[in-house]
Amino acid sequence: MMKAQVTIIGGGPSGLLLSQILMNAGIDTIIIEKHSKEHVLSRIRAGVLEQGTVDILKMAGVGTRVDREGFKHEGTLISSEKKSFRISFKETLNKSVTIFGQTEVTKDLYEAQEKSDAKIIHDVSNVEILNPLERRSEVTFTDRKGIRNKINSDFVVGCDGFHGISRNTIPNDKKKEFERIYPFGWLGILSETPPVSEELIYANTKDGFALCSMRNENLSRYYIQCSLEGKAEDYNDAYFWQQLRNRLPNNFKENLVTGPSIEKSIAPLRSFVVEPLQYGQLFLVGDAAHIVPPTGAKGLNLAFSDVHYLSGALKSFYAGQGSDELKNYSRKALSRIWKAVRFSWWMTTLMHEFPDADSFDRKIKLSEIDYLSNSKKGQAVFSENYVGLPL
Ligand code: FAS
Ligand code: PHB
Repeated sequence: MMKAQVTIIGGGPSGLLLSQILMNAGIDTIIIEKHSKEHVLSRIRAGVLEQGTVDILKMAGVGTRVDREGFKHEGTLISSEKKSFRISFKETLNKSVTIFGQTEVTKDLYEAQEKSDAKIIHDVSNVEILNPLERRSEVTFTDRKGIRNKINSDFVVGCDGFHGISRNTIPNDKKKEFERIYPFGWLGILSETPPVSEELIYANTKDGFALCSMRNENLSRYYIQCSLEGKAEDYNDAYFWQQLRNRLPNNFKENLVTGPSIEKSIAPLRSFVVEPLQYGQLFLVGDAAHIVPPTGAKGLNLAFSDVHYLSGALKSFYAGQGSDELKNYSRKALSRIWKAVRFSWWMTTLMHEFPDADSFDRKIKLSEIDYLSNSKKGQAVFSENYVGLPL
């Protein structure tokens, strides 16, 4: 039987960051992860970090590379009907975001965890959380040798993503789930080509949404709205580039440098929240608790604000200050979660084409984007949500 103060299920960004912050405070953790480290690091996901997220990484001692290699963006371009306008986060709020891939964040977290001699058990299966209502909980799992193991700990934190087991440990009559599934997905590629623009471009056209992002000056990340019928391999590069070019604002079409895709995947889009985020000694963090469509670049940032709140509450508990902060975690995290879920839903609804939309819907959409292009106050509201609400 293994023992820990906190057992963390899931070794993605949430689980790794939580473990790093707790270990920095002398709290011992064990992470159990379904896949190998290589598999976790092979995921290409988020690209935009809020300032609050960068601050959390720095406080955890994992902020050196993001500071050195991250690209500060002081605004973004929005385009509609192939005409673009810029929203300046600096002018409206004197703020910025940092472009630094989630894969790089996860690499840095792994490096810090290995330096801290963290206990991370990979390739686990059949994970079960026993008696989460008891003072000390037990987690059982099968390791890569097929041996059944047990961990006894004060707390269990579900950082196991949307398809993990933690959320389902909470009985249906003790939780409420809220969901909105969007009738489209994002077909995304990575290409070793210079980005079409220095800043991100969020584009709406009657043919659908497109997003131009990047990882560095010679690694571009592009997405186009696509139907959910196909699979990524159904779309060849020529089709992708032609669709993307058609959706770009006119003044950027000539800048587009195409090249072979080195990664291609389809991400389905959904909004999801479960309430509450606690059940006895079990807490939920990150994608295990909520999912947002990536339009507002909130997913990873929201996961990290959950980690920030819960790690603070656990440090307070182990410092002998009682469990009030732990009892308050769910309410506090959900308040920020729902604001990010709303913004992500609003931006997705504004920038995508819905199959059942009629001509009136199209006029309303164009008018709202037109309002945003001309209203500094409207742009300040957009910026406040996009750069990240206060922690
Ligand atoms: P994760 O899903 O990253 O990690 C959960 C971990 O738990 C995984 O390593 C998994 O292997 C493990 N696990 C699962 N079940 C387990 C079990 N039973 N036992 C042990 N381990 C288990 N966010 C953005 O901000 N911008 C984006 O562009 C963006 N694009 C995305 C594209 C895709 C395809 C997906 C799926 C998500 C995207 N996201 C994006 C959101 C994403 O970045 C998440 O918010 C982020 O990965 C959340 O991190 P975690 O909460 O750690 O969950
Ligand atoms: C990305 O670079 O992957 C990215 C950027 C902004 C988003 C979503 C994804 O809103």
